[in-house]
Amino acid sequence: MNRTCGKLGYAALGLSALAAAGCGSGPQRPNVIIIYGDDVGYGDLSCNGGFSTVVTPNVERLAAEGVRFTSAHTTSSTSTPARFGLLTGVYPWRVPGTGIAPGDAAMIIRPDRYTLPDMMHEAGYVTAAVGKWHLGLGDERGKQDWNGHITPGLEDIGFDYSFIMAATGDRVPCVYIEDGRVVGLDPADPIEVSYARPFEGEPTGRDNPELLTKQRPSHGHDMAIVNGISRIGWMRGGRRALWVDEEICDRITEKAVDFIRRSAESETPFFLYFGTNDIHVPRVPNKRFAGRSGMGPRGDAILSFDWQVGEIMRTLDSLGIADNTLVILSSDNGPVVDDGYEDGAVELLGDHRPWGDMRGGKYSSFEAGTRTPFVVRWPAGGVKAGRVSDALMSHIDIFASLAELVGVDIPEGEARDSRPALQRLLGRDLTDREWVVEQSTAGAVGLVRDGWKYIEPNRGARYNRSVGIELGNDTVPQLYDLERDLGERHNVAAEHPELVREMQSCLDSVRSE
Ligand code: NG6
Ligand code: CA
Repeated sequence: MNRTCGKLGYAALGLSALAAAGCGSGPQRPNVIIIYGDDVGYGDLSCNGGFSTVVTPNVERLAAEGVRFTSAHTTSSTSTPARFGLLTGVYPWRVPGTGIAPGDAAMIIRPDRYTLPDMMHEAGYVTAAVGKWHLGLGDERGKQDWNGHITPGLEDIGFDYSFIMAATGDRVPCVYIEDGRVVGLDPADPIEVSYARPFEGEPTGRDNPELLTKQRPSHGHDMAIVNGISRIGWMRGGRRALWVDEEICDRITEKAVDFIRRSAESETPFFLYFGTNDIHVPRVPNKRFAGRSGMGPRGDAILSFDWQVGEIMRTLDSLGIADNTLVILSSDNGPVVDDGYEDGAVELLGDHRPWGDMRGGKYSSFEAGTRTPFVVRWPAGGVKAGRVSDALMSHIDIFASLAELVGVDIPEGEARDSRPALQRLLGRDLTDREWVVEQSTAGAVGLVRDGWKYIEPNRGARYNRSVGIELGNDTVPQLYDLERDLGERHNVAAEHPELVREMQSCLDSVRSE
C-alpha cells in the first residue's frame, strides 16, 4: 500500500520539480548527496537554535534554503550500526556483527544484500562513497590484503567509485583506500595491520608517550602511533601512504568535489555518500581552523565540518546544479565531548551544549544519542526554504524514500525496515512516523511514539565514566513524556502501566516482524 502511494508521490513530485525548474518534458531526477557527519550533536550546529557557541554558516545556509528537522533519528547511537541502517534499510539490531567495527573488520554489508547505492545504481545513477566508511572490508576479519586489491569492497555493494578511510580516524590502518587499493603505497614498504598484538620494535602510545607530539589519549587509544597520535590497533609499514590528520578534510572534500564535477560533465545523475571524518576523535583540524572556534579542537572540527559543507555547495553552485541536487545533511550519532583524547574539549566547552536540551549523547539510549541534526535542501523539488519540521522521522526511511523519488521498486524482502516517506523527507508532510526505534550500545532499544519515549529494562551500565555520558540503561522500564520533558528527567512508567505495556508490545512486534 505504502509503495503504491510512493509512485503517485513521484509523479506529483516530477511535475512540480519541472514547474519549479521551468523545463520541458520528462521529470528531471535530482542528484542526491548525503553528508553524514560523525558525532555531530544536534546542538553543535548553529542552525538548531541557541545551543552552539560556534557559528556554522554553511549549514545555516542549507537550513535557510531547505527544511530543518527537530526530531530526526539515526537508528543507533554509534557509527557502524547507524551507517548499516542507512545503507541497507534494515535495523542493525536484527543483524549480528553490526556493532562498532574494528579497523580490520570484514565487510559487514555482504555483497548479496540490496543496498541504497544498488538501488540508486538501478535507477541509472552513478554512485560514490567518499570519507569515513567503518563498515568493514574484505571477506574475513584480519585477512585483508592491504597491499593489493581489498575485496570484496564497496564496488560489490553498489558504489561505482570510492575513496575511503577504512574505519575511523582513531583506528588503524591510517590510510586512504581508493577503489579497493591503498593510495600512495610503496610496494617496498608493505602495510601490516593487527588488532591482536603489537609489532615487535614498533613504538606504541602506551610504551612511548614521549612520541605523542599532538594529543595524548585520555582513555584507550594507546596502540600504534601515526602522525604523533596513538590509535586503536597496531600497524607498521606503509609510511608513504599514511594520512595526515590535518589534511583529511581537504583530501576527502577534493575527492567528493572531483566526483561531482565528473558526474556533472557526463550529465549522469549522481548519488554521493559523503562521510566526514569531523568531528570524530582524534580532532586535529587543519591550520585554517585551528584555534578559530575558541573551543579547542572539538569546536575547530565543527568549523572544518561546516567548511566541507560549504565546499560541496560551492561546487554545486559553480556547476549550476545546486537547485536540482537533493542534499541531506545529518550525523551518524549524537555528540561526545571526551571520546578518548586529551584535546581540551571538556575544559573549553563553556556554554556550548552539543546535546541541546536532551539527555545522554553518543552510546546512549537517551534522546541525544540518536536525535541528530537533519537538514534537507532541494529547491527544484519544491522543498520550501526556511521550513522547520517537527515530524518524527528516522534515517531508516531514507532508503525507501529515495526509491520512491527515483521510481525503483525495492525487491521483495530487501530494505525491509525502510518505509517510503518522501513527502516527509522533503518537509511537505509534517506528520510523525508512526514510531521510531532507537538502539544504544547496550543493545537496548527504545521506542518513540505519540510524544512518548520508552526504554525497555536492561542490565547495561547506567553511566560511562570515561566519556561522561548517561547511557539510559535501567533495570526498570522507563517512560518519558517528551513533549513536557525532552530532557528525560521524570520516569513516569509507574503512572502509566498500560502505556508501558503497549510500547513494549509495539517493540516486541517490530522485533519479531
Ligand atoms: C570506542 C572508542 C571511541 C570511538 C568509538 C567509535 C575507545 C576507548 N573508545 O570504542 O573513541 O572510536 O569506539 O566511534 O576505544 S564511532 O563514532 O565510530 O561509533
Ligand atoms: Ca560516530
